[in-house]
Amino acid sequence: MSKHASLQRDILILNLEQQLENAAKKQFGKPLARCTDKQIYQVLVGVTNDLLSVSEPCAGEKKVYYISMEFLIGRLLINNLINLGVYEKVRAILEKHGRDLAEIGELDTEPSLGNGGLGRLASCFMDSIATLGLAGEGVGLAWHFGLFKQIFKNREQRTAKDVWMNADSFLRRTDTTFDVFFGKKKVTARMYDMVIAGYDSGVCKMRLFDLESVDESLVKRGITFDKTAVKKNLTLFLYPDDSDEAGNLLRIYQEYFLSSCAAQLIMQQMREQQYDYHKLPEHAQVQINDTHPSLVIPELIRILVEHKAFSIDEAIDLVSDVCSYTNHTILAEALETWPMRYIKKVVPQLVPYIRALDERVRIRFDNPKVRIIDSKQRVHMAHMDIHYSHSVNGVAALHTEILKKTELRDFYELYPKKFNNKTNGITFRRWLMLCNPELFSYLTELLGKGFHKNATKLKKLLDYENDKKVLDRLAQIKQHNKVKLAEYIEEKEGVALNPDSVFDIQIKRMHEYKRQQMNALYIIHKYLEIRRGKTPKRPITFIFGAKAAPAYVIAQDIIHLLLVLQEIINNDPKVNKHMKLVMVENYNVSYAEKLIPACDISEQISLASKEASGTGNMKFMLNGAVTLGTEDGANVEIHSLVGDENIYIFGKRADEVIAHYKNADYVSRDFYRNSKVIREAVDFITSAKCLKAGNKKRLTRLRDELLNKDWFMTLLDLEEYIRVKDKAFRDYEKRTAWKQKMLVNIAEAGYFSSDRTIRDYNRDIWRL
Ligand code: 26V
Repeated sequence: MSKHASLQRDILILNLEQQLENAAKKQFGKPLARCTDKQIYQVLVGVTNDLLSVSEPCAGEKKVYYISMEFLIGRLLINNLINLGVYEKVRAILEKHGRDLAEIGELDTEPSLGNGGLGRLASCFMDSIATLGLAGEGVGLAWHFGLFKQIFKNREQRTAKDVWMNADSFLRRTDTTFDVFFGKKKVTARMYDMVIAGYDSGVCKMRLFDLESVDESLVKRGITFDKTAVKKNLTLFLYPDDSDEAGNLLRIYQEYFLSSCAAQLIMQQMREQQYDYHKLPEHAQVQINDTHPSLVIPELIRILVEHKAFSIDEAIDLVSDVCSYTNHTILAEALETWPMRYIKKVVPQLVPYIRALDERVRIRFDNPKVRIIDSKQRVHMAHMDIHYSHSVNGVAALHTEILKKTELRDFYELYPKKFNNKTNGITFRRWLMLCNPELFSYLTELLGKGFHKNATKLKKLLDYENDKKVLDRLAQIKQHNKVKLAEYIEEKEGVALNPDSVFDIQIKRMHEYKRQQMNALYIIHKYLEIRRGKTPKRPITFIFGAKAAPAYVIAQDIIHLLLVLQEIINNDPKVNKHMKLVMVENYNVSYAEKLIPACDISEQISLASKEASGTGNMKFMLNGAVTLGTEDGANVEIHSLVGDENIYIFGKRADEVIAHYKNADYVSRDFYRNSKVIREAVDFITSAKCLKAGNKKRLTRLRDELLNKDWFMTLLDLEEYIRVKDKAFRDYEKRTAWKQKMLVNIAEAGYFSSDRTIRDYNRDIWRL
């Protein structure tokens, strides 16, 4: 930030109380003391916006554009106040008037701009780019209803539009508009800015583009709308149902809209700075967040050729030096391949460029598996990214190794130097300071402020591993967070929890590979044991939160099973003293902020090789939960940091799982036949008890799936999962040893700061 800007900001902060009073007077004609909570909220948004607008983003000769379909940004008010360094001051001012800032923060609506991990990561990166003072911008879309809102009815997931945009949102309209052409059809894109404050320093701008002609009234019931009315619907919903052609086409419209806006933004900034287009890579670096923005490659090439008189070969070379690609998943169904005829229909102007890129690949390499356009005329977006980027990265060490050895092996052989790993990270501002203020203050008291900006300094906590006072205080903070969460859940979900029970939590998107169904089978097993009189030493609370894609039937079935189990267990007087289950409704970032600090056991139980990294695992660890997990994604790195004593690892390893797929030799029914425990749990799904509370079709389909297919090998790991989880519950009773595990997890979490991740990206890829 420039000296002038930071001076202006300091002056504003110095007179903060006066600023707030003036704003209250101006907006509502009364002093702060007489404003309602809602009005105070509006005053705070206004003043925060003023503070943000005098802060300039870091200028630099070279800038990174982080292009992403999703930014799961979370509520912004409190985060911005913390990062701007005024949280305490505002809290104290409001306290004088008997108001609670935390309560006012609850009035903030959460921007609905993302699905899960990939979008949340992008947001952590915005925070770190701002904090580290790097020249960077996020580029995305301003989704009106974003991801759907989840509602439970009859123990099933229902979907509704998530109306989050309002006058108080941090979205700022700008005067910048771009024309986007779909063939000859023209639409107009308008740029909105969302400014993200870095901690104790700069800001980072997110450029979110919206369709000027968007029409919210197109949405009639729930989340249904005319998928073909592209001129009205393009920025309404994130990932609409893509189970039909109209849905797929809409996705390509959205992807090109994003890519075209990003390319035009880059070219506009190049022009404004009067930079030489021949030096594009020295001024612009583009990070392609999964394949969704991949069309930015042919689009930039097209602009250089058609509007800046470059030869196509020159343009290709330049753009390849600009772009880098991050892969976030190895699931085959998520690797985007689009039929050429779809692309022709949506953006015919890119077709010759995609063909040209493919031709060059065909000339250079014989291997048909590395082509961009395959024999069925399908365009492989990831292939285009890999050939025409200067860096390809995975998001955790194991994930990158699997990409190199298995999924992208043919490409790794062609370009070994392009491949690199960037283990994911999380921002400690939101995931410690904001969500767990008590732990944050205590750590600051104990370790000093060093770790605020250098997270690895958390390691100093290890000096206190045998200090009873410290261990007790950590446990006391955890207990306090559990009490708070129990109150919240009772109010919100109507389920009373016992804060003295062990809190075992699995929160993430609902997907078979993440194996919430395995956790459900454990819960059934425990339920049956308790019914037979084998009660646990201490009650257990199982908590889930997850949304399922509307078109993903089995995922809906798993949600249904969990809600049915919740009904049975919580109402069974013989059992509910010993265990409870709650599946929270509409799990989102704000809910995560309440759940994570209260967790004892963090469930990270994906089938090894399938979870690229996971980032929830890091958030839990930082907040003193102990991981129960497979050797998958970043769990592997967590394991090696904390050591065997401080994590519960089970299950087949990635190489064994990959071999099972290769040999097609996993037969779930064999596991069912050979184990009474498994049989009993699986059969319970369609027992009279479950059928009474649930939907026969869903429950039968789910049980059949486990018996006849079980693509993600639930039954393969189930027995070991039960054994290791039971051990974790037993160990929880060795209280001192458990508190030490908590301490070690917190101390070792520093590696997972997204500041480290962003420094790595910058050092190896962007070189700003
Ligand atoms: C792809 C698709 C394609 C089909 C339509 C729906 C859909 C929705 C999302 C995606 C991409 C999902 C990729 C993703 O979120 N990956 C997650 O990325 C996290 C950040 O790197 C990582 O921690 C998680 O392990 C990984 O699953």
